Amino acid sequence: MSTLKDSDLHGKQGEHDAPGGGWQSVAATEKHFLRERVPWHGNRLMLKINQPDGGFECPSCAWPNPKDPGPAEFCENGAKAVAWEATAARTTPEFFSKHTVTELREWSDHDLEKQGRLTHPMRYNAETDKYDPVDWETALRDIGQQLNTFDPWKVELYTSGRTSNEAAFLWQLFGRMYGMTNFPDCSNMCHETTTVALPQSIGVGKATTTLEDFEHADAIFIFGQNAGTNSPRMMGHLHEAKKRGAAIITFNPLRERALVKFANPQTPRDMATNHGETISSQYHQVRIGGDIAAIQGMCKLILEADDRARENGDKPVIDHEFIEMHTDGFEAFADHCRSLSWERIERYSGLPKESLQQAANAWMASERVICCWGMGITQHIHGGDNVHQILNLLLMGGHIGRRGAGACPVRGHSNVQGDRTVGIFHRSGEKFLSKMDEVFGINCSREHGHDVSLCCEAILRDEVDAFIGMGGNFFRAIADQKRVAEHVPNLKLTVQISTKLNRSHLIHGQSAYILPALARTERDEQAGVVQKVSIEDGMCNVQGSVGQLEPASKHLKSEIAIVCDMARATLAPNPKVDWAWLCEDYARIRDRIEATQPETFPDYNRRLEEEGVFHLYIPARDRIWNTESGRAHFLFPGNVLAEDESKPNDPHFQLLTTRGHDQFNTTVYSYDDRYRDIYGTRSVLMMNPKDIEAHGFEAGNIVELSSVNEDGIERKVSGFRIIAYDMPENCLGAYYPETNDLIPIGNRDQQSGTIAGKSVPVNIRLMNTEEVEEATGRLATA
Ligand SMILES: Nc1nc2c(c(=O)[nH]1)N[C@H]1C(S)=C(S)[C@@H](COP(=O)(O)OP(=O)(O)OC[C@H]3O[C@@H](n4cnc5c(=O)[nH]c(N)nc54)[C@H](O)[C@@H]3O)O[C@H]1N2
Ligand SMILES: Nc1nc2c(c(=O)[nH]1)N[C@H]1C(S)=C(S)[C@@H](COP(=O)(O)OP(=O)(O)OC[C@H]3O[C@@H](n4cnc5c(=O)[nH]c(N)nc54)[C@H](O)[C@@H]3O)O[C@H]1N2
Ligand SMILES: [Mo]
Repeated sequence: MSTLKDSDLHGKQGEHDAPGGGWQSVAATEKHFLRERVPWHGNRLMLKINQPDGGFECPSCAWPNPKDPGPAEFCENGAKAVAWEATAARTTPEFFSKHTVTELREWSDHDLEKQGRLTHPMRYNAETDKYDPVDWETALRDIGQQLNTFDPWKVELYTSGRTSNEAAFLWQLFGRMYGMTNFPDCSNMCHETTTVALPQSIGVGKATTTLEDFEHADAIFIFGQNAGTNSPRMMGHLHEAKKRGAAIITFNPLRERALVKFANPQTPRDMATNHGETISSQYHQVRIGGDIAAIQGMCKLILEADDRARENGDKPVIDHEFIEMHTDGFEAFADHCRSLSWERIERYSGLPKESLQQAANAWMASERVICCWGMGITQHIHGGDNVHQILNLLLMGGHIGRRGAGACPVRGHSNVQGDRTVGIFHRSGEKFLSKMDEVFGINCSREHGHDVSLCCEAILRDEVDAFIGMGGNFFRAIADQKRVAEHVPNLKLTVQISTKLNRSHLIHGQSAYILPALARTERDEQAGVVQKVSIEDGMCNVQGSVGQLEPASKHLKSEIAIVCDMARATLAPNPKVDWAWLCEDYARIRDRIEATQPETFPDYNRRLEEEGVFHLYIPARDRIWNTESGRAHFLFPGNVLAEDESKPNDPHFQLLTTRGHDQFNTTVYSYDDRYRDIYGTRSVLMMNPKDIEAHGFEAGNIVELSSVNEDGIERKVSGFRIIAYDMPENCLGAYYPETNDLIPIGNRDQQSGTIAGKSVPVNIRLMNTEEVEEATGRLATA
């Protein structure tokens, strides 16, 4: 079925190729609405997206809304996410009666979710191996009773980042009252690296930029982030910045189409010509894991230029005054960069000195620099060190706390940042916990609980009794997916609070429930009044979201109602926490959030009502550094080049796992990746043509990948077709989540525990005809 042209070199987007965005983007949007049979009001629905006055927030990515949103403030992939959620298809009890769980396990991720919205609470029946409908009361009573028999520390409460602030706050309140702090969160697979490393540098773990800064930046550096697919509304801002003459410098092993050239669907001129604007003024195809060497190489050039300027009595190149007043560790960092040899820098970064000189020149020519980063930076064994080097680059020029400059981690799920702000954290600090105790008259445990990796390891040790997922698709999104899945049947209870059928429903404990939740696009009425929830975008703006659509089924409950009912079924009554009363009016929950964090959320409800959206205070924007020393720090790992996970001389390859243009994480909308010219399949292995030849392969070969690790456990995935791809040597690319079996759970950022999905050491083996036939048969169904 694949339409791949094997001889072609994929991903080689150049100046003359079709841009990202453009008419193809409009066509794709329409196609997805049609396919999901979203009723005619679908288009009207899209006028309500990302509007502060009573609209709903897009359930896709966390990119912020502009101050004055246009009438159609959405992108192609936001529209796909809405169409997917608002679909006319339904996964009913009748569907479940026709298929055993064993049978469904053979289905692909795409086919599972394609069945449409879940309509009823369901309970697993071991005798028939099917899910049966169950009423809410029975389900919640049983869950509550079971929870009361478990050791709370053997229970895991997961959160995925679509959950609203209100639901997430109650979720962690429930967990803390139940008596534990096991709060694995999707951010532990995502920007946890940033959340841990950024405060070490500047005292805060969030973006120091606002959208307005993008209007004033002279240079925007983009490290390891595929904006055209994963935060397409960012493209409009890059497009504007480029037009006004800002330099855009991208570091990415893959030439991602929209970052090369983009036609803005919101700009008539681009649409008339469909030519688009060149986006990246420089595109550096860094080796996987080579960013540390690349940045330190740039810093070396900048420092040397500064030395020369000083000798000649010219204007300094770096911001000495800022460094002196606000930072420490500069001299040690500078010495380190000076001591690096070009041979090493080039070998580890995979980039020639001239390229890094160009990037350094752009930095030196800019008064205001923004650095953005995504999963290509965070999902590495040295992810924290990556983040620190980006910050060093900013600090050297005083680019924090200056208009048009700053640090911009581009976050993933639409409310992943807010969930963490309101208290989803397995290691919360004393300040927050003592407030929780005071406001709710409880006694929160100070023990540290589990994040995602620790939760997986506990499951592998058979030390978990129950897993409850507030959204997401945990058992598919994690590393070491297959190994963990093998232990899940040992759990006594699994509960998934979901909108659509996914693999995590099929990897279940002895007793298992699927609880169907209202989605963000849907009207949420409590006590006869339509409720608003709130979310925080990736640049710290908190705003309301009011669902517009008729719920997919009358049996759905809001996430908030589900938490409240579960808490009531589980916990002994507490006069200070009236769950039913909180559920009646979500403003009451916001009042409690404010009470526990008065400095972060002053006047929460009033501001949400009157201002529609408000920005959370980020001290680093005022050059206030909440670090121990009160200063910003230049941090670097002493011998990282020697120890870098991406050793250029290793016999094996480094694999990056990434997203295609038609997916949202584990949700696969289709098998096409238009921006990479890959159609009809996701079982591909992107590989440099020289490597293909040197290893005796040919494009089109079907191969097996096995990971290289120290624990001696065999991890393999098979049936991947090699495609020649424009990417650095020794590097490979493949899609997530299809490759998640390959990643050992120990393969994670050393500081934050974030899954290192971008540095997976692997070997490749050619499959023989029989194996290929078997694998193709399997892939045809899976
Ligand atoms: N449509 C859509 N939108 C999404 C999502 C989605 O799946 N679909 N997911 C959401 C979520 S949860 C998240 S976290 C974000 C993810 O958004 P991104 O951060 O863009 O995530 P990825 O696609 O995993 O990969 C990022 C990029 O890193 C590059 N890369 C890989 N390794 C390296 C490296 O060593 N160095 C450098 N410099 N680059 C590298 C890859 O080539 C790729 O272009 O998007 C969010 N938005
Ligand atoms: N190898 C590799 N692994 C990775 C990554 C990678 O780049 N490479 N990326 C990681 C990242 S960045 C992330 S964030 C995680 C993602 O991990 P998750 O957040 O756990 O996964 P999603 O695929 O976003 O979850 C999709 C499911 O969420 C449910 N859902 C959707 N909307 C709602 C809602 O409004 N309410 C409720 N209750 N449920 C809803 C649906 O049932 C759907 O099937 O994966 C991580 N895993
Ligand atoms: Mo993410």
